[in-house]
Amino acid sequence: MTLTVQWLTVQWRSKLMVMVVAWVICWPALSEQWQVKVIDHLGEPLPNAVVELTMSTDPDVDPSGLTPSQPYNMIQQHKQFQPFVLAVPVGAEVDFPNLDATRHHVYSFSKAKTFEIKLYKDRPHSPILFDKPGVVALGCNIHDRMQAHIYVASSPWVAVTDANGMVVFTDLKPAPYQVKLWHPWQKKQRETIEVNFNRDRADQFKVFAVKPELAFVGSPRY
Ligand SMILES: [Cu+2]
Repeated sequence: MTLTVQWLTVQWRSKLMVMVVAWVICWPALSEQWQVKVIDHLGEPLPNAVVELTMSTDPDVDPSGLTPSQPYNMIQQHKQFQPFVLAVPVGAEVDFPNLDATRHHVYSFSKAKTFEIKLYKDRPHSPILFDKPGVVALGCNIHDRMQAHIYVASSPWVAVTDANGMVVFTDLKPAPYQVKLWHPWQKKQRETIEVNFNRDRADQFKVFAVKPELAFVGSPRY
């Protein structure tokens, strides 16, 4: 009898060990990460590309109800906007801190947000609310070379590619998603891509984006 109990205990322990090992092996697959790489038409990684995911088929998710919590900044430093592309969800407030010693005059004539912050140093009195989806092109009245873009997304799942053309989405609900891509230099509007997200996956998408200086060279490469 004792022998039987001992045997069962050993068996149970080994089963538990197998379960633990299996869980450890499978764990990364349960993290539900979606890695997206964006490349240009030459196959090079494309930084500053906006990747927006929408899950219109799920009635339980109301993106308009998700209030953006993080503060957003469009910095001016060394007479440049930083970042070059900022993606925010609708309803986000963006601050425009000026870290330069010189004054800037930030403006936009874009439909999604027309505004100006007249000549200022340091931090403007209040942030700007971006309440309509669309692309907002920014400029400075004093320094023509200063350019940047704020992409206002109707979805909360939006990110901008890093120097390696990468973004990673985490904690996504498994569902069919529509992927929208946008880049300031894109020459062709990409169609929306349908992707069924279940568990961990990695995708690569191409955007036909040409750096402005090269766009007028007339090289057959473009
Ligand atoms: Cu300026």
